[in-house]
Parts: sequence; C-alpha cells; structure tokens
Amino acid sequence: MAKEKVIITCAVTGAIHTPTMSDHLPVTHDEIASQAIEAADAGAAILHLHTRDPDGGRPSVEPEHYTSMLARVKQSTNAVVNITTGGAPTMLIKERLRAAEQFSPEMCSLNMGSLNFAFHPLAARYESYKYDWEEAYIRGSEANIFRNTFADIKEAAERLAPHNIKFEHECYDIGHLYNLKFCMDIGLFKPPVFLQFVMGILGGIGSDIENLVFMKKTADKLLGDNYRWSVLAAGAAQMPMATAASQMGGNVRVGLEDSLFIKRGELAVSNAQQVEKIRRIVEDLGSEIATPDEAREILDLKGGDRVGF
Ligand code: KMH
Ligand code: ZN
Repeated sequence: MAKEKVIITCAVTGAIHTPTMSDHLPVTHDEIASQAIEAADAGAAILHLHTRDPDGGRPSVEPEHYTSMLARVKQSTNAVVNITTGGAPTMLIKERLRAAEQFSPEMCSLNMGSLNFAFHPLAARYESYKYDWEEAYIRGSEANIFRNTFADIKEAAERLAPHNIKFEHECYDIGHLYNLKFCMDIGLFKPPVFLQFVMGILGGIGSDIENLVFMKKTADKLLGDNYRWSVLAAGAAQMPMATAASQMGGNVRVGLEDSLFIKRGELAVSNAQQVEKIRRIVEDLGSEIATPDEAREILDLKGGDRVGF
C-alpha cells in the first residue's frame, strides 16, 4: 500500500499560554487570522482554531470572537478549519459547543475524557504579567478539572450531528481510547475516526516513544483499521514526537497553542515557523505532506463549501 501523505495541523492559539509568555502568541482576531493564513501557506492542511477576547487576550468561546477571523481565513486559504470545542479547561461543554454549532466547520476537536489539565508550574517562570487575569488563570490551573464526561461527549455528538462535522478526538491518556471505543459502540461516532494523541499535558500521559507506541497499539486493538491518527506533544517534546509520529504512519500537529518554542530556549516567531520546521523534517525524511484537499479525502470531510461561515 502506498504511504499516505502526512497531514499537518496547526493549532494557532489556545488555552495553555497567555500573552505574557510570548510576544509572538496571536491574541487579536487579526493576529490570529494572519498567523493562521501564514501557517496554511507554509503547509498546514488543517487549522485548529481557538479565539480570545481581543481586550486582554483571555481565552474565549464567544461566537462573535470568531466571526471576522473565520471570514478572513476562508477568503485567503483553502485550509480545513477545525474549531475547538475544548475552549479552556475552566469552561463547560454547553458554552464550548456554541461556535461549532453556529459556524458548522468541517472539523472540530472533541476531548474524550476528564482530566486534571494543569499548567501552574509555568507561573514560576514569570515575575510580572501583561494582564491582570493571567497569573490567577495560570496558578488556578492547579485546581482545574477539565470536565469531559460521557454525558458531555454525548451532548457534543448529538448537538453537532446535524452538521456532519469530523471530530479530532483528543485522547490525553490510554483510558480515553477506551472511552472513544465505548462511544463508537453506542453509535455516537462512525468510523473512520480521527484521533489526536495528546501527550505531555500535566494530568495526562507523558511524552515518550514508549507511550506513543502503547497508544498506537491500543488504538489498533480497539479500532482496527477504523481510524487515522495524529500526535500533539506539549512543550519541548512537540517536534520530536511529531517527527516520530510521521515515521510511524501518523499525522502531526504543531502550533503555538501547544508549544511556544522553535528549539530549546528559543521562542518561535510564528506558527508558520513551526509548520515550516515540521514540513522540512517530514520531507527530508522522505514523506510528503497532504494538501487541504488531500486531507479532505483522507479524512472524508464534508468540504469547504459546506461550512456556515
Ligand atoms: N491544546 C491541547 C493540549 C481543544 O481545543 O479541544 C488541548 C486542545 C483542546 O486542543
Ligand atoms: Zn485546542
């Protein structure tokens, strides 16, 4: 069988990092759109998008905070838009689904279990903050439960079913693969499903090759041929784990949502820089990257002409 092309997802801005942590983190809707478009131009077939309150950069799930950037992204790229339903670990599913419901994208994320989603150790790196909400947000993550119960997952599946959206099933630990299998068995999701193995979040599975192999083997055991997969690793493991995934038949996710760095001790200047780097690695190692239309075919997506924005 011919080797399938590697799909690069870029997660442009998200809930872990705050404006203090990097001046290159896009915060306003114009900045998010511009970086998303550059990332697509660099080779990202899928753009995983969160939004922020442009006034201060707090993570937001307000549909009105998506409108202008979705319009710009659609006008300027053919990339697949994937809207988060994770929002931030402080938010509940009811509000987290509103943007996906309103804009009916080709894809959206879906978190496959509850966990302690924590990033409070980052507070030790900063003495002052740009905005008054940031320190409490980071330190408060020590008490976060990122709630994704079976009832929440069912609510997402049922509310979004009319939209024919393909989920990026985010699995932060082995148990989440079993949760997905259970949900497939009761008819919430039809194969082939798309899995994102999320590694290195404090509260989830650690980033190493043994764990990646274990996740892949468990997914094989539970799902057989009925899935495609990708890896995102938070922080320093982002590129190493993406490289490994690309060599194991998987796909990759990079972006400032999950790591602010381009290499040890050096901040990435943009999302596109991370996309360029993983693209270079993948191509140097003999694989090809998928265009957005090839990603649509591989993942059986509804098409960019059937979205609601
Ligand atoms: N940044 C990831 C570790 C979501 O958007 O649904 C978590 C995430 C969740 O991507
Ligand atoms: Zn996300």
